[in-house]
Amino acid sequence: MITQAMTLDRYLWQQQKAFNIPVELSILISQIGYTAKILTREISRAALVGQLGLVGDKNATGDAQKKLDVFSNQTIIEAFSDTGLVAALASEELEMAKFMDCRNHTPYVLCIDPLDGSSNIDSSGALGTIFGVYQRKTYNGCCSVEQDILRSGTEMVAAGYILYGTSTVLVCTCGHGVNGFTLDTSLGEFLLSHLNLQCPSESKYYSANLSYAQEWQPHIQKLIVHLNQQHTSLRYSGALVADVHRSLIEGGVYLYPSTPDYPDGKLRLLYECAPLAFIVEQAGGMAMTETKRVLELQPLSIHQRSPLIIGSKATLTLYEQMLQA
Ligand code: FDP
Repeated sequence: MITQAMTLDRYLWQQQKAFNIPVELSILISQIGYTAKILTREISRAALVGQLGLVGDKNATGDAQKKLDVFSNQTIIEAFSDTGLVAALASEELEMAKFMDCRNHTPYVLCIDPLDGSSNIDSSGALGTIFGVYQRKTYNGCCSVEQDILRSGTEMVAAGYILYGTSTVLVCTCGHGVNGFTLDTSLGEFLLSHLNLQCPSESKYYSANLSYAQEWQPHIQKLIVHLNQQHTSLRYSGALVADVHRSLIEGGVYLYPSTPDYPDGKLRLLYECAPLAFIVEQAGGMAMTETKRVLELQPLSIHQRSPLIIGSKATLTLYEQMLQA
């Protein structure tokens, strides 16, 4: 069903009534939608307004920081400052968690990768935003603490991503299925375009940086051999969000495994792997580190990395069998 009438806000209002979702959570997601509109505008005109290229610094996690990374991060911070919605923010672009609001009852913690796939910026490739939301745990004293952020994905109350591709698509879940909204730029509204997304069980595609394949664990290599034997087509965009979105729509698996030099892989648990795992599981798919369910991993630090294998259930189940063999 594609309906011009179902805006993101109307959908959130319906979810609120149907599942007793707190109004603050709806407003938080709506506010993410607003930042997505700002980023859509800025990304599309970046080359015209001097927003391409590096800032000159490395970000909190040692990656080269691009101007759009900084802009995206600042946009998110401004969108949630003084809203009374977010007590603490963990972002890929901030070294430390930002404790945003010291009101005792501010309800949520936001973990976010403001701009995923930054290496695509200068070549006009796909980009994304990924977010996960937790209910704040500690209400003793007034400020939120790190304990509110370092939570396993099983505690997440909402997650989503935005894909800035040929169109801007916002996909989200509050734990009651997954829905996608496409930005109608003429209206300035996200409209429901992907109702109750279900990840196909079989993989039509797989996505991985194969230049590291020789360094992967034998069971991962075995899976790759199997996928190639099945002529599962290779598609790697350089943006996690774009590859996971394709897997969700068409059936597929995205892998970023460990190597001896990077035993935890490259991706970040709190604001990349866990939110995407929540969404994909809600859509009937699976998400694993190389050995366990991503959502059960307990983070020990904000920028902790994790290997990731995510997507279609039949492929992940086969991988589990290969692991146990
Ligand atoms: P990027 O560093 O450009 O932000 O999230 C990290 C990520 O991109 C993913 O979006 C992407 O799939 C992966 O890293 C690309 O890494 P490689 O260049 O090592 O393949």
